[in-house]
Parts: sequence; C-alpha cells; structure tokens
Amino acid sequence: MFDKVLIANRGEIAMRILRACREMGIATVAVHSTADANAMHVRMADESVCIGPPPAKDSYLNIPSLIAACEITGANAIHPGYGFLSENARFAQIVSDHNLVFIGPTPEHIRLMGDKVEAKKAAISIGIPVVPGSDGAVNDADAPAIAARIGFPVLIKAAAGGGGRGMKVARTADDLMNAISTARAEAKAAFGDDTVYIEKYLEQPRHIEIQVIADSQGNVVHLGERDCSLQRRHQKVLEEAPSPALNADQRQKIGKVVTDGLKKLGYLGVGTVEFLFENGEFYFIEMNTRLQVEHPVTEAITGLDLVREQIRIANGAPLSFTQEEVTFSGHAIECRINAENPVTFRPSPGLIKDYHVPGGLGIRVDSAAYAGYRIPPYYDSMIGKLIVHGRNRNECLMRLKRALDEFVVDGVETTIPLFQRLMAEPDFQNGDYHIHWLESFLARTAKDT
Ligand code: MV4
Repeated sequence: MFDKVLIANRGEIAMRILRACREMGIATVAVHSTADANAMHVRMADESVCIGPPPAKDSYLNIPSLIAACEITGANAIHPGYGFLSENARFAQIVSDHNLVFIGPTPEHIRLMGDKVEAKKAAISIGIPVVPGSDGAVNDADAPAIAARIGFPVLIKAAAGGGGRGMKVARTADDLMNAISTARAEAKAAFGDDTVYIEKYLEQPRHIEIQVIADSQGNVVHLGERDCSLQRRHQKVLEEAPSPALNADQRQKIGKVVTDGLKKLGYLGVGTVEFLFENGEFYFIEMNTRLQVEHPVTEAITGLDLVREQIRIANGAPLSFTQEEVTFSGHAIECRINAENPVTFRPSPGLIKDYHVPGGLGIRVDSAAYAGYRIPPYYDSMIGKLIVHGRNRNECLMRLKRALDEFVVDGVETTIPLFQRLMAEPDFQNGDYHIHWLESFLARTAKDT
C-alpha cells in the first residue's frame, strides 16, 4: 500500500480523504494556499506544504507546485478530490509521468468523458441509452434538417460544456439558428471551442446518477443511484438515495446496463453516469470521472467507504465486495451547507463565531469548519454537508428536520434556513420534484422571505 498520499484539495473533501488515509495507516500530506494556512485540513494532516497565493490558479491548480510537494515529502500518490484538477487528463498524465499514482481513472477515460460529444458516442457504443439527437457535432448548414428530424423543442449543447454553459433551447424552427449562434458564442467564450450538438429537449426530467466503481481486475460494480434533481443554476443543493422515482427493478436494470457498458470500456476507479429520467426512461447526459460531493449518500445506504476503495483500487487491489454483496439499506439525504444568504444566494464569507454540529443516530457532518474559522472569499461557498440516514424516507426526513434545527453556524449566513423551508413543502415531502422544481419554488416563495 502507499506509504504517503498527497491530497490536492481543501475543505471538507480534504478532511474526508485524510480520514480514509488515517484509517488505512497511510501518512498524509496536505497542501494549501496562503489563505488556507489555518485551515482544518492543514492541521489534521501529518505534513503540509504551502503551494502558492490565494487564487486557485496559482495554488490548488498549480501542477508544478503539486509535483514538487510530492518530491519534497516523498508522497507516492495524489488524491485530487473533486473540482480543481480532479478531471484534468493532462494532470493525471503528468502525475504518472513522475512515477506517482493518480488516485482516479486513466487520463484517456478522463479525456474521453470531458468531451461531451465523444462521451455520448462512447455511451451509444457500449449500449447506454442516450437522448435522441444529432450524431455528434453539427454545422449550421445541416442543423435545420437535423432539428426537424429530432423534433422540436431541441436543445443546443456545447461539446466542451458541462455545468449548463453554452446550452440553448430552440422551441421552434424559427428559434433554431439564433439558439445555435448564442450557444456557439457562449461556448467559445467559456471553453474556447464553439462545437455544438443538438438533442431533443426534455421538459421536466429528474436528474438521476448511477454510482459505479471498477478495479484493475475488470470488476465493475454499481452502487445504485442518487437523485440530484434539486439544484439551482446547475449547482446541486440537496441529493438523496434511493431516488423517490425508482423501484428496485428499474435500479437493477439501469445498474446492469451501466456496469456492462463500463466493462467494455475498461473503466477503472469510481465514476458517476448521469442520466435524465422522464416517463420511466433513462437518457445518458454525461459521465463524471471523479469522486462526487454527494458520494456520502451512497455510503450511507451501502455502508461502503468509497474513498478507501478508491485508494485500494489505485494500488492495484481488487474491489472488497461483489455486486451480489452490495445491499441497500434505508434512505439518505445530503444538504449542502453553503456560506450564502439563503434567499439571494450571495456568498457570505467571514468569521464563524460559534459552531455546533448536530449528532445522534443517523447523522453525519462532513466539514472543515470550526468556531473561530474565517471562511476565505476565494473559493466556493460550501462549508459542509449534512448527511442523514434513516430506515426509510419518512424517518430520514424527520431526522433531517431535527438535525437542521440543531445546527448552529453563527457569524455568517448559511443555506440552513433554505432547507428548513424546503422540509415544509408537500412536493418535497412526497418526493415529487424535477430539475426545475427548486427554481420555481424559489421564485414562488421569494415574496414571503
Ligand atoms: C438536458 C436537459 C433537457 N434536455 N438535455 C444541464 C447541464 C448539463 N450537464 C445537462 N443539462 C441538461 N440537459 C436535454 N436533452 C436539461 C438539462 C438541465 C439540467 C440537467 C440536470 C440537472 C439540472 C439541470 C438544470 C437545467 C437543465
């Protein structure tokens, strides 16, 4: 096993990875910007290295500094967490070129899934159902015929996209060329690439993603789904597992389609296959080749430690369980606690004066915050995650409400009151929501808050 792992991240995910390493007897190296000198992940690690000034591009994204930090400390592997360099194929390649292990998929798979057109072609070739659309990139001349064949409304998407940038709906043939040129301009500005493709627009789907994990012996196992439909501006707000919209038969079917497909691809490591789900059908949209923020809801219902498995797999070990040994128990919900105004969502960095986390049966808080911690203004505003597990969805909801009432974060604004409002909504209580539900709830209730 690795002697020492460097964690190329910060905040709660750095803490999450540190904890797994500690349990495995692996020494840890934290890295940090000058803004994070007092951060909890730095205090918790065995060693730490300052890798640059506050802007992420000069620190957490600084590849030469990270490689140098491994050389200085003798770390043998790098865990990238999520965000930052976690889906950077060039970084994964550079890490292995320096005889270090990148704890994640191969550079080839990261690159493949980073190109949304290529990822979709790969999905088709391995038997994963996709949204009906153009077979790859479209040029302006062919677009009207392609859109007419698909049928309106259609959605124009950027090949280099993700996160919803460069996405435009065309409701009729008259809107089409306008939507394409706007999508191209946005894509060019955001990604330096104006390649676009066209899909049938699904009006009110759910966002359901399948967690997979694969070892270097060719074993691929799925760990069920997460329902991530509650989001605002392409930022997930609350995730749950299992999805209120799926039954065991649908879960087993899509799980098998995904694992059979990824076996054909020779995939290695953890991954998430994202689908839109409407009228009982799954439609592939993207695959994420990293550990995700919301992985703890899957851990809660399966009892598995995904970070431990990632580290074992990267070291060449087989998965510690088979598909038949994976069982799903109860229900889990994660709330992302952001230091933001709960109505305007304006970031609220600053000093946390008082901090108390909920506890008791079925409660997990993943956070790097503490009383006296000053949240820096340079990074994203998520300061922790509350993950609640119950024997069924109703028990989980009652426990979540209790946990939110116990949570104290004084000195900054947080999204906790948003979750308290959400708990009182019948649609949420009934699990009756889709990807646009939260934004319409926020618009509908704005006047009351
Ligand atoms: C779609 C869609 C409807 N129809 N594709 C948004 C980000 C991107 N990764 C995929 N996205 C969507 N693709 C078709 N054919 C609606 C969305 C979408 C969305 C998807 C998942 C979660 C939240 C979303 C919010 C708005 C739009």
